Amino acid sequence: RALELDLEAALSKREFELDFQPILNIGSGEIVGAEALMRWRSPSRGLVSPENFIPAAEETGLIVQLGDWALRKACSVAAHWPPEMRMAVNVSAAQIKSGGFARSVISALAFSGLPANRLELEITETVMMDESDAVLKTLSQLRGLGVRIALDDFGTGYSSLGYLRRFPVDKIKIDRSFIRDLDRRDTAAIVRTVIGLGAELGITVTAEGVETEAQLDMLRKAGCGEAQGYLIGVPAKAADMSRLLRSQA
Ligand code: G
Ligand code: G
Ligand code: MN
Ligand code: NA
Repeated sequence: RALELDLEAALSKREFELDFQPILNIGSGEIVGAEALMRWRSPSRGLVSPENFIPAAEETGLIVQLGDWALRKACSVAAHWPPEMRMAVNVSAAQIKSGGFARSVISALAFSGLPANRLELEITETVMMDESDAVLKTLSQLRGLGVRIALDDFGTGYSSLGYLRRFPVDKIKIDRSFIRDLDRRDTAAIVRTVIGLGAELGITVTAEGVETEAQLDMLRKAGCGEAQGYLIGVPAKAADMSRLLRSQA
């Protein structure tokens, strides 16, 4: 059967799960929250990576419902975390363009009781590329409520700098391909420059895919705000993440 057909049934059969990957404040050495990462536990296909099913869900439009489920689930989980801990949720372009996105976020917050300033929405620049006036309006409305906006996979697409001027962004997440190559002089120069850019703009910079102490050390010296990656923690089940967050709250 085609993946696309299975996806819709999978949602009603509750085969989707969220794992949570911790995010470190490099300066304080404390975990400040986590990013929700979707998984599909399919009886016939095994554990399917989002890289394999999100594009299919985007094509069929199911991503709107699936993303809404993830948003509600993530907010409910975070509502039980110690205060101050933030939850980051990935959002597809199709979700924002679907119309009811702001309402959907407001509803997830209200239903869970999670304060808006503890929710962070991770968007990629594909969200900003077309219908940008409508997208800008939606993002501005959410930000007005206190929701934070993070620009995900920064550095991998087109003209990210223009979007930083036009859209309300609270955080830049440097794509993990840059962190992987931090031992290259040119890559290190780019990463240091992005960190400096964030500082100038008053935007938090998070490095993704941090796997080694050497990478974290370099990022700390460069003044990077936050780090995420296998060195800090692999994606974990909700109960394990909750335990981790409580242990240092
Ligand atoms: O967990 P990780 O390997 O494999 O995630 C792969 C990609 O899938 C990441 O780029 C991430 O942004 C995306 N992703 C994970 N969870 C979600 C989600 O809930 N919604 C959307 N739109 N993308 C997600
Ligand atoms: O939203 P985004 O595309 O950035 O999702 C993060 C993805 O990166 C997830 O698939 C997650 O499993 C993966 N990931 C998280 N930490 C690391 C890491 O340290 N190294 C690598 N290679 N992948 C990571
Ligand atoms: Mn992300
Ligand atoms: Na990313």
